[in-house]
Order: sequence, then structure tokens, then C-alpha cells
Amino acid sequence: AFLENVIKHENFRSGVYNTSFIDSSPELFVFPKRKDRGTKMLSYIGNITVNGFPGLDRKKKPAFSKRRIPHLKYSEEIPKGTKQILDEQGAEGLVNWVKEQKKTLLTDTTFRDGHQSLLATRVRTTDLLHIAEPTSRMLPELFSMEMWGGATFDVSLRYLKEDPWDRLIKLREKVPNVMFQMLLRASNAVGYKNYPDNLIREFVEKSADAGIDVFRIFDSLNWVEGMTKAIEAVRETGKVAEASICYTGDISDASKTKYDLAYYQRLAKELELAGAHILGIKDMAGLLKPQSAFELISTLKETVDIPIHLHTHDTSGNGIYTYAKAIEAGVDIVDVAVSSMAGLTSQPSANSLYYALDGSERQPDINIKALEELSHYWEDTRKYYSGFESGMTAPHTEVYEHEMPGGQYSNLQQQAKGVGLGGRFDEVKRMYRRVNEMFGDLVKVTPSSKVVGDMALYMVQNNLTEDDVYDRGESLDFPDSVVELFQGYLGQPYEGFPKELQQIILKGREPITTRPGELLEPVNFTDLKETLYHKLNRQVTSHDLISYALYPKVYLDYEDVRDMFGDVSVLDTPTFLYGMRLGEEVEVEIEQGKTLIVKLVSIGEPNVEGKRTLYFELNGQPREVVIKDEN
Ligand code: 3PY
Ligand code: ZN
Repeated sequence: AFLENVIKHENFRSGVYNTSFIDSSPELFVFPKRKDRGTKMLSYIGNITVNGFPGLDRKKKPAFSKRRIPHLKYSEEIPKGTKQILDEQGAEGLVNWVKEQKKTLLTDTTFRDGHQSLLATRVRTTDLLHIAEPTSRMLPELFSMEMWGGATFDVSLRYLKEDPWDRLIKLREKVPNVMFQMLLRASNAVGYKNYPDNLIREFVEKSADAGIDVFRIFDSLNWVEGMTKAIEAVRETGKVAEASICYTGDISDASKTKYDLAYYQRLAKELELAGAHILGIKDMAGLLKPQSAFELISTLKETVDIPIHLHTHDTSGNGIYTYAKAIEAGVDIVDVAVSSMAGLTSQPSANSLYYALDGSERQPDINIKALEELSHYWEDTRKYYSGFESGMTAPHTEVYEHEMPGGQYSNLQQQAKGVGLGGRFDEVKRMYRRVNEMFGDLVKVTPSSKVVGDMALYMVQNNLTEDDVYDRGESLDFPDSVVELFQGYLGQPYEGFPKELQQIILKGREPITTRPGELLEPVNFTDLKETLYHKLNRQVTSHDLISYALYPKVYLDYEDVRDMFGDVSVLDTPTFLYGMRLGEEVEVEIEQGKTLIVKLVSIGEPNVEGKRTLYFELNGQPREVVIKDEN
């Protein structure tokens, strides 16, 4: 293969026989891997069939009914939408257009926060792609579709073994008309810690190139200083910077004085001055009660000139009422999900909101029949992922007490199970609230919410009370995330850290008070590319490089799995999660126009090493794979 590479090299072909180019041309050492995609795929299917999917109870593959997909005339032109307004008139033009709208505009979160909050972010690209074009054709009036950011990046690589960039690019091809929106954790990007400024800039730039139009930027402590670099970076791309305030506490509760109306007013003004095109109100836990929503939005409409976009979670069951009051107060845009992916820890239902506003001049301009049809698709698809549901089946008003974000609920539950506290989740929730009080009442949203969750788990697991922490703190080994928070590595909370607790946790370490990004070395992308090139032994794209820079270990593990099993994103979800039943036949389109027909013929008994032979037919030819039975 090396010789073949050399012979093809342009310097060789041009007749320059000086071979020094061999040393300076690392691509010569890249050899095509033996590509037996069929065997790799069978190994994946065999492994899941025998050992189950991580985090799911092992069970026989359920029989799912055929999904309902809307019938459409695909030959017709796709109607124009907000994406064209942005492309033609720029961010300022788009903002002006929003201001002219009488009707409430909608963002559909089904493709991101909806499934992040109900199904632990597990919905795969293939299931999004099947409904992307119908959504684009049927809901062209949407303000935006949120389809990236938050946990999608991490979960795609870590659990779904698929490339988040690939998702973005493929969805963009299917949805040319509606703006794509992402959630950006400011200097934490799509991760859980602060990254160097130049990495944030690179990430924003490449995300914009790949198809993101609206960046909802927030800081997990509402620390504006931590958001300015991200806002600048988005503005430089010409896309829409939606800088957001995270809502916590309760402005209508006079006993809760830390986060009052004046606090939100100040923040809103600061974000407008920092360059926000749109002001986001991110009520990540669903704490904004209807009357408070009316007051907050009325006040902020007078405070800023930019449009206001409200995001809530329906955990308490009050979401629609909250939106109705916010709409009455003049909110411009609200976040909803398609009905069968709405409610509970997800966003309020688009379908319900449409009917709730019957007779109002601000009723959204949206096709309700389309919403119902799309809802059928999601109802069927959601069943694939039932193993990731949190078990919450009814409104949960306790959220006003524990204040846990919608996206965190099912995650913390999984984390609790992971450390053997599955049966003590009620205690964990109560402790979450107490930890929040100990920490001085924080804004809780990724990653600060994760720190509160980590501490709550730690205390329940070790049967610690608050007094124990103060009395025996010296000898306690606090979770790393807690130490980092109190060191200032996630930024500065409003009114600072509680001093006594900070000293106990830091054990003599000095906290920082400047922006963490100022202290971090910029990423040297050239060196990093070289490193990754040698690790992967193949050409590295700018997307690979960013994924690796953000999540080095997760990314390399993902690459290992890809080496072992090939591209598993092409499998249908039931097969991806449950493998195959004996005698079953599935079709796998490994690339456009190339389909493999796979049949599972039999499964052998384990040998002395616990390995089983699985007998398949691949396009009619017998194939065997040997799988270690881990049970
Ligand atoms: C995230 O950052 O993932 C969130 O959804 C925060 O609410
Ligand atoms: Zn949310």
C-alpha cells in the first residue's frame, strides 16, 4: 500500500525522483483499512443481541408497528422561511422582521430539548432525518428548529456512536427554509467546563458554516462576563446571537429576594448592551409561574428594545398557562415541542398552545393538522426509546421545591442508579435542594446544575448532613466538579460564594475571580491536528478536530468503536438498541443505493471462554461472528 501511495504521489508522477517528499508527506503512510463493512456491522448487531445496549435493560427486541410518516408531494418546491430572511437581510433584518410580527412565533424543540428532556437525548440522527423534510414542508412558519447543542454533542459521540456534525449537515440538507437553532453554554460550549477563547470562536464559526443560524447563549451562573466572547463570536459570523438569562427562584415570592425583578432587568440590559440580537429567557426548570411570567415579560419589554424569546419546561403542568400570560405581556417567540414529544420535563405542546390561543390575535400562524400528523410520527418513534424514559407520567409540582432543570431530571436519575442510589432518588432530590441552599442559592443549569447534583449524590451516598460537611469538611474528599466550581472555574455566581464553605472545600487552594478563559492557553490547532492525525492514522477534518478538542477521550473512544463496528448510524433504531431476533431479517442501507440484507439464523451456546458463535446470512451468504457473552 505504501508503494501504491508513493507511485500515485504528484511529486513522483511529475518525475522528481528525489524522495525527500516521502519524509515530508505523512499522507503516504495512511493505508486504507481493510474494509469489511459487512462483518463489522454483524459484530455490532451480534454484540447487542447477546449483551444488550448500555443503560437499557436487556430484553428481547420488541415488535414495533410501522411508523406513520406524513404523505407529501416531494416534487413541490419547499416553502420559504426564516432562513431566507436571515440569509437575505442579515441578523438585523431578521430582528426587524420579528418585531413586525403580531402573531406569536414558535421554536420547535422536538429535535433537541424535547428528547433531551424526555429520552435522555438518545434520539438518533436517522429518526430525525425521516421527519426533517416533512417538518420543513409542513411547518415553514416556524421561527426556528432547535436541533443541536446542549447534551446532543456529547451523547451523540458517547452513546449513539454517531458524529454530531454529520447530523447537522444532513438535517440542513433536508431543511433549507427554517432557521436552525442551537444551545451554546457560552464559554463551556457544548461541554461541562470552560474552554479557551479561541476554541469557542472556532466552534462557533464552524457551527455557523455547517448550518446553525441562531445561537442561544447562556452562562450557567448568569455571569455576563462569561458570555461576552461567545456573543462576539456569533456576531462575527453574521448569525443571530440570542443571549439568555437563566430564570431561577420566583419573582412573585417576596421571601425570595436574591433573584428579584430588578436582578432580571439589570441582566437584560447588560445582555442587550453586550450585543444580543434577541433576549432569551431560559426557564430551564420550569419555575416561571404564569403571573410571574406576565410581570417579567411586561417589565423586560420596557427594559430592552430587542425581541424576547421564552423557553420553559412543562414539568409542573403549568407551561401553557405561563406561555399564555407571557404572550399577553408581549413575548415575541416561545419554545414548544410537537405534542407527543411535549409536556412533563419537555417543552409545552405546540398543539395545545395553538388551541389555547383560539380567538386571540396572537394565536401562532401554524398548521395544526400538520402538527397532529407530525405528532403521530413522534408517538411511534418515541416507543423505540421507551427504555430511556424517566418514569414521570404526570405533572410534577415538586419542581418548584427542588428546582431541577428538565434536562437534568432523567440524567441525575441515571447517575443515581449508576452509584447504587436508584431506590433513594427522593432523598437525592431533597438533598439537591439543600445543597443549593448551602451553595448560596445558585442558578442551576448545565454545568452548575450538574455540580449541585454531584454534591447531592455524594452526600446521600456517604450519608452526610450539612453539619457533617461543616464539621468534618477537612477530611472529606469532595467531588472534583464541586472543587472546581468553588475555585471559580465555572465563573462567578451572583453575590459570590459562601465564604466559609468555600474555604472548607478548597482546603487552602486559591480561587480565581477573573474569567477562566483568560487563564487558559489557546488551543494550538496545528499541533492538535498533527496529534490527532497520528492517533487516527487518517486525514483529520476541522470537525473532527473540534470534537477532539472539546471531548478528547469521548472522541477517541468513539473512533475506536467506529474502527471496530464501522458506521452504526445506518442501522434502524430497534436493531441499534436491541439487536435481532432469531430468524429476523433486516435491511441496512450502508450507503446510498447499497443495501445489505441481514438475517440472524442461529446463536450458538457459549464455549469454555464464554464466547458464542452467531450465524447470519448477509445478502444470502452465510457469515459467522464470535461474540463474548458478558452476562
Ligand atoms: C443544556 O445545557 O443542555 C440545557 O438544556 C440546559 O437547560
Ligand atoms: Zn430547556
